[in-house]
Amino acid sequence: MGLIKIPKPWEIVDRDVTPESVYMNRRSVLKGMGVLGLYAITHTVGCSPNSGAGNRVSEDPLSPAEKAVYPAKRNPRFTLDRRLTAEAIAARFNNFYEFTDIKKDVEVHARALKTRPWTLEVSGHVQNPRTFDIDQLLKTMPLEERLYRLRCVEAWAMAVPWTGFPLKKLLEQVQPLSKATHVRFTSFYKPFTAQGQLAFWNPWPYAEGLTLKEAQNDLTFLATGIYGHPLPRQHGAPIRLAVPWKYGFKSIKSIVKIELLDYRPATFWNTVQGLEYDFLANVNPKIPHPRWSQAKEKMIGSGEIFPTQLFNGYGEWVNSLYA
Ligand SMILES: Nc1nc2c(c(=O)[nH]1)N[C@H]1C(S)=C(S)[C@@H](COP(=O)(O)O)O[C@H]1N2
Ligand SMILES: [Mo]
Repeated sequence: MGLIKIPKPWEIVDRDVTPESVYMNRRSVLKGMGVLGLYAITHTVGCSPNSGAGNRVSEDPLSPAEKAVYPAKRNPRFTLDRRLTAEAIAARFNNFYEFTDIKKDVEVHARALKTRPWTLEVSGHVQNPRTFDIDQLLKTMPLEERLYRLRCVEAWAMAVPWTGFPLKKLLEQVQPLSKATHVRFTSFYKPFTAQGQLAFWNPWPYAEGLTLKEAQNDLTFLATGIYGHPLPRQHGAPIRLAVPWKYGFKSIKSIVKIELLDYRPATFWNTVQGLEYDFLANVNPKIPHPRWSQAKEKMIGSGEIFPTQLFNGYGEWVNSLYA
């Protein structure tokens, strides 16, 4: 009696294979294919004498555009009900399945990603389709710092200072046409850089979507930095989404394309397992994940447990979207 302990979701998040990734447990398959051996001889990331947690790779000098904007001024409208997560913790506990499903190892694998030059295409049903260079965006967009909570569907959470700009400011530049109803975001596809993408049975590249109304909400943020400096690769350099009222998988990293559509796009997790990861993915304590409760969340680092809030506590901004 009492010998079998069923772990709560927030007790198992530190394990290598997390609840979100059970559908992607590819390591054994890749091993069988000899892919990891090939990866090992073509990548030497494991032995490079690199940066400490939270720093960017030390060989990365700030670009002139980055030097001019960091650190950006904090927008006082966005306050937290809890302490910020320590930078070294947030930078070593990452979901970035293009590289690996082992959270603590993302930082090392992601060093292989080249983030300059980097362009972001904004196209589809817009008046002025454009391709922006990342440094051009830094120069022209109104950069600010915002303290946001992030709630992963796996029942852990963090609170971090992002630097970036509202997505709606970028959309204003391309002018969505009236027939546009949704926005699709697409990450890079570089299977020889990102070993996770060798798992050809998954719907790479990672893609996410929002309704146009959600995309134009004040909260919807394109982040280029974190903790007062440019994003390190494991957090989605050089540009990623932060949608704080939705589960973390909506906050897509390392975006190369944003398209305005007149239909609801297929998204990565919804395609992998639609019953567990719905398109909307609004944080809601009352709707359990099929395999665990969403009533509580555990802060990474401090281990504090908080009750999950509807819309992750951002109802003031987004209630009207779902009325
Ligand atoms: N391209 C891409 N974006 C992604 C993911 C991913 O695997 N690939 N994981 C998502 C998930 S599940 C979470 S919880 C957050 C984690 O962001 P962080 O590592 O910066 O904390 O990124 C999201 N964005
Ligand atoms: Mo997540």
